[in-house]
Amino acid sequence: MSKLHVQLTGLCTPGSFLQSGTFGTALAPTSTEGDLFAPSRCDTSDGFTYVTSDEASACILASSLAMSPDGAAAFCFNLGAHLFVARTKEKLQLLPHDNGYIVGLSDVAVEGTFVWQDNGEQITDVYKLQFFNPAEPNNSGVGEDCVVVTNVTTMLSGNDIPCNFVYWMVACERPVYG
Ligand SMILES: [Ca+2]
Ligand SMILES: [Ca+2]
Repeated sequence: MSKLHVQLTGLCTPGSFLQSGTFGTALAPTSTEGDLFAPSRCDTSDGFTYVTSDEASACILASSLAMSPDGAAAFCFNLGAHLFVARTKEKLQLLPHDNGYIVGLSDVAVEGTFVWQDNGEQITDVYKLQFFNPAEPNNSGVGEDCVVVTNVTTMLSGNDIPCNFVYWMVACERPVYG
């Protein structure tokens, strides 16, 4: 529930018509109406930030610490989060484009079957083609069962990588409220 602080009266009134997530600039209060206090869309402790675009939003921690995918999953879990999951291209592009980020997609259970780490759901065939770089996933070398996304021609896209190789950054995700 948002609250409207009216400077004239010094009182706060519940802004039921200004519910978080539903108001746009047209519904925001004017300066004479008061200051809007809306609840945060995400738990921003530990460095998480609410990131949004026209098509997607997420509560993200994009860490600059290099980790293995296995270590990254534990790191997120210890923050009450999970590795970042993006079932749409639009959500995937919310991550910073400056680095390679480990995300919550893996085929560790069944080789070649990639599942999202938040609920075990398999990636769709259509989205798998859009998500991965061309020629990926290739399960290269001794095997690659974890996934990193990197910036390729201005778009983030996926590559399967070894789960125990410390090199890439970690992207954690918490729920978005409202
Ligand atoms: Ca694999
Ligand atoms: Ca690969």
